[in-house]
Amino acid sequence: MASKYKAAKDKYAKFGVDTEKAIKILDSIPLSMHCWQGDDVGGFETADSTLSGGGIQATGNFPGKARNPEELRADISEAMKYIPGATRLNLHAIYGEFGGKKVDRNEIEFKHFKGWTDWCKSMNMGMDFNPTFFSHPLSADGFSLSSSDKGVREFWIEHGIACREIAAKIGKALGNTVITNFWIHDGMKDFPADRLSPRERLSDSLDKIFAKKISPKLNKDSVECKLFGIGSESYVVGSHEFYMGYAVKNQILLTLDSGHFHPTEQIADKISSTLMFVPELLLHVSRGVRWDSDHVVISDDPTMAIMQEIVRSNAINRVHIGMDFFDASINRIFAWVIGMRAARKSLLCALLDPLSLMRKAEDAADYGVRLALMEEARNLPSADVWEEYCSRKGKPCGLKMLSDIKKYEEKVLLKRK
Ligand code: RNT
Ligand code: ZN
Repeated sequence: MASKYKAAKDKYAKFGVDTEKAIKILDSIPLSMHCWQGDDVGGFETADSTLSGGGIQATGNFPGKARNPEELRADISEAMKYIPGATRLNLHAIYGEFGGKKVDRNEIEFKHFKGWTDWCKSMNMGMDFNPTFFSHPLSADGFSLSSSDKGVREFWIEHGIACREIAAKIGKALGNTVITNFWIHDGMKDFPADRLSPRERLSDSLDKIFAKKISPKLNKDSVECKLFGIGSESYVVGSHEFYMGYAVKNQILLTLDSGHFHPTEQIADKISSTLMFVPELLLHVSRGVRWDSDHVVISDDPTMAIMQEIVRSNAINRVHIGMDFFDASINRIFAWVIGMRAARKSLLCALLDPLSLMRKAEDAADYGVRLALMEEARNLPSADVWEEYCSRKGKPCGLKMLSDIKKYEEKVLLKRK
């Protein structure tokens, strides 16, 4: 045991915290890593996967993005060398392996995702899934499941149904529940004259998609709300109130994305309240800079607050933690590694908080002591516990990690033209 860790362990013990217990819990909590950081949300539907049709956008043009499933898997494997703890892979439907053929979204099948499933099995990774409603001519006008065109709605309903079936098969193949997340970009740039009808249509479309019961052992569905997006500044059909109501009514999961609320609003405080009314939550941990910019997650206060709330609400088993950021302006391996490690590091800090002392002070209405403990906690040696954890998992830290990832950049990423 490194002496630095031993000192940290002793120091935490004085605050009533068992670092070994924290490490054990930390290691068991899965974090879902999103595939789409690896290629700027392009997917592999066509040889030249470019975002057409709108609904989502990544900015930056750092060289070396993955151009096919093989490259994406190689990049994920590289990132995994530096990411400790249970990791799942979160796949979007546009990342299927279509063998150079045009397979439209309503035609996708499990066979297009078998390669990913086998690979995840070999990597000991669980999987999560997402229907892709954006970047497609049939939703380019800003409407998919809530479109006023019945044919368009039906197309997207078929896609949603196909995705749930694929997810269930993935869940079965892996023996591990898949969380399928539904996010649509439907909305309007300017003030609508009718906010109600698209919401009624969305509710009806979702009912049709979720009509078939699927064992929760195989798949669980989640719906993701949003306040506004590019091109949907004035109106988003799937708002927070809409999906909160829909998830409560149907007892499915609700997705809280840290970039999807008012820019000064944080999702941490929503965890304990929403969990009173929905069975489970899915989190999209992201970092919005002034808006839903999807910057790479770092261990900042909002991320720490999210993890604290999961721990403090005893909700580790009811909150699924996924990442959702896509920065195309930096080496994408760094993006994954920084974001995944920051999320887990924040989780560790939450597990290392001197919670019993804080709660004792709170129970005694001694709020000065409570605040002092929270401030003190910021300076406790969590970094030494983190390093110990990483070294036990065989994951390099610091300058070694930096130089190794730079080598991959030179040898692999920069060679992609
Ligand atoms: C977009 C949503 C959504 C997407 C992914 C790619 O604002 O956050 O979750 O980022 O589905
Ligand atoms: Zn999201």
